[in-house]
Amino acid sequence: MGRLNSLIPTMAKRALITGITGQDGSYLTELLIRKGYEVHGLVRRTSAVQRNRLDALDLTPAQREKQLFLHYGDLSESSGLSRLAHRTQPDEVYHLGSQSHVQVSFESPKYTFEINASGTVRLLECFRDCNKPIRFYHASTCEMYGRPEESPQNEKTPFRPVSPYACSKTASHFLTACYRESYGLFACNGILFNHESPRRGENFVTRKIARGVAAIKRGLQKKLTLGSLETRKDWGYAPEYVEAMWRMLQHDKPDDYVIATGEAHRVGEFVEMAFQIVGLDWREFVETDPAEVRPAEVGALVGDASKAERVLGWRAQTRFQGLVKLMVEAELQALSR
Ligand code: NAP
Ligand code: G4F
Repeated sequence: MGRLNSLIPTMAKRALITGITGQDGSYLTELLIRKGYEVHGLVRRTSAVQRNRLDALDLTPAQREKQLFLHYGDLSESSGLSRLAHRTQPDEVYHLGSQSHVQVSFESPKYTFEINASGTVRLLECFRDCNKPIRFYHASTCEMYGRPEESPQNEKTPFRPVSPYACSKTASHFLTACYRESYGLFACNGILFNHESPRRGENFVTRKIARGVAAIKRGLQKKLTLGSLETRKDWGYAPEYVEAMWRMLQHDKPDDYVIATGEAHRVGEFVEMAFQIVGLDWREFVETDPAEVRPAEVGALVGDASKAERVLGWRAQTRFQGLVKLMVEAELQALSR
């Protein structure tokens, strides 16, 4: 665990990460620390339950001690963010913090908008007049395409969001572009398609499936209850996607990029393959629950990441089958431990 609100030594490049306790925050922290950065993370007081990802980071004790610093705060509070910006004086800001669950956003739309859209403008305001030339990354999402008219989607595809989450992210996407165009802030939007890993939150479908399959295989669970199996998603591997975030901020020009594998698969295919890996037939174990079905579901989302490949030299490496396998195997191993 890094230190909280501690004295800040002077070192190489300094990064500030919101959402450091999340899936992407944890992989990005490892990446930046390996690159020699001093990393500062915003954590909520209630993040205690989520610190397991930070506790499990692949870092040496010296790296934890000298390169990782955590600070209490919340995207709902401007004054704390402004103090944090002032105190940490980052070179690069990675804004990953959000209410990131689409289904939850239908239950808590106002809260979602408050944290995601207003939270982004609060953070951008901290750096608007800053005399240091900072670089700002915003975590946009393919959910903004909603039910798109063209496929695959690229940086020019119009947004047609269909959930409160996607609307809040569309607002923060345009706010980020607005601060770039109006105030010359070096600000980039990463329009990331779904990316998963063994560190994915347990209430997202890939992790829920991987955990369920492993528990069923070991005789600890009888059924796996899911919502729609028909939605198609473009799923990549999270550690590769955080590399793309970093590359965006190293380029000489700020811009927006789609990050995706270019392949879409049904949720049902993920289920079938996960059960196949452990030698079981999914039809014997999967039930559907209307409570998991969303009021509005996105169309078939599949990304065209050719701009990222051309400009940033980034390309997804892990493909669907490899992703399902690594996630199921991680859950089996976790149960063995
Ligand atoms: P995640 O695991 O759900 O992490 C979300 C992070 O935001 C957590 O660290 C959480 O802190 C923090 N957070 C939530 N509310 C906050 C608040 N009020 N103040 C400060 N921090 C708050 O998300 P992720 O999968 O790593 O995704 C990272 C970002 O990319 C998110 O903005 C997400 O919307 C976006 N995105 C994700 C994907 C994907 O497929 N993973 C795709 C496109 C875009 P706690 O630990 O305290 O809850
Ligand atoms: O895993 P999900 O909850 O991810 P979703 O909705 O795509 O959102 C994630 O990816 C976005 C990028 O596309 C991010 F912006 C966002 O922050 C988040 O990281 O659901 C994937 C699909 C959906 O179509 C959902 O309807 O799986 C379907 N699904 C079927 N059964 C389920 C379930 N989703 C969940 N969470 N739980 C189920 O039982």
